[in-house]
Amino acid sequence: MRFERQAIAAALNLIEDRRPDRQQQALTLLDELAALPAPAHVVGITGPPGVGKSSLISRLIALAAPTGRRLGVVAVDPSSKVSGGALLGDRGRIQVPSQAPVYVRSFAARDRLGGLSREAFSAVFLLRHLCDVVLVETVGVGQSETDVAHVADTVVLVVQPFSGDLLQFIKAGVMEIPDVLAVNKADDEALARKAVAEVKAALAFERRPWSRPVLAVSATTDLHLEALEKAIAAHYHHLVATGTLESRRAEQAIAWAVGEVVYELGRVGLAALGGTAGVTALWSRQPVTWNDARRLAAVLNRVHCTVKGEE
Ligand SMILES: Nc1nc2c(ncn2[C@@H]2O[C@H](COP(=O)(O)OP(=O)(O)O)[C@@H](O)[C@H]2O)c(=O)[nH]1
Ligand SMILES: [Mg+2]
Repeated sequence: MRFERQAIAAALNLIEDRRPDRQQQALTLLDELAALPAPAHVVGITGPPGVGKSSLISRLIALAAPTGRRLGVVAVDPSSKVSGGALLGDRGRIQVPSQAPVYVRSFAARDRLGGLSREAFSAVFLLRHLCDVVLVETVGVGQSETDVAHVADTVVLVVQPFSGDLLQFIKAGVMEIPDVLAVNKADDEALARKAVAEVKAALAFERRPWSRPVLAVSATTDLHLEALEKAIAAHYHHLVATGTLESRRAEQAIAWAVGEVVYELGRVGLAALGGTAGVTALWSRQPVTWNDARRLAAVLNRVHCTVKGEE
């Protein structure tokens, strides 16, 4: 399949269109996509506003460009804007080299209860089939770090050196979520060493199957960006090797289905189905040979019958 920005945009519009005939077309399209090989590695880049998430994404895109890897970027940060690549240093903009196979879509609003918009979910779902890597930028303030775990295989938390961000995250209990920690704006080695020491001290007593790498990086001086790329890839290999990629993907599919049920019928409809547990049960009753889009269609159909009181 060719990597065409216009075709991707058209496909996203189709998925988001709720008219029944358009939904049928979308299902057919998703069926075709599901038959294509290996979905992408989805990487969530989260952290407080202004820490340099968009800048880091721009640098990761630039690093990947010569390899020809296909990248999708979904930015939920309202300040993110796409640029043609000319306006270097422009705040909040994600830079894309003009010939690189990169598709960027920004979402301003959050209409889904509890965080990521459904459009963002759909975009990740589609891009996962078309790209090698999908980067998802979300602003990390409280709830949304947990949210990004619903779409990302690997979550990178970006913080600033000596900002106290990390202590706040530990207090708020969101430190369970990230798989990789990046301290950005560590523009030189001396600063980087101190920044890493600070984070490692804060996380000193961790014992986990995946020991979380802590990297001090700089989107401005490119310090340790290749190490960041490697750490992200290493986490993906860890997920594959331990068989957790599949279970994460299954959890993501359910989170997506729950979100769609809430979108269709609101909290009342979700409750009528028995909440997340009810959706999970319905989901697992669909044929395992079906792809996620077909299973979701069956679940939503069931929701409509339940709410109308039909059997
Ligand atoms: N010194 C320094 N500034 C940076 C670095 N990365 C980003 N910035 C600056 O920090 C500001 C916010 O960056 P942005 O990428 O928009 O942050 P986001 O809100 O997390 O996406 C911009 O002015 C960037 O130029 C870095 O590594 N070092
Ligand atoms: Mg940003």
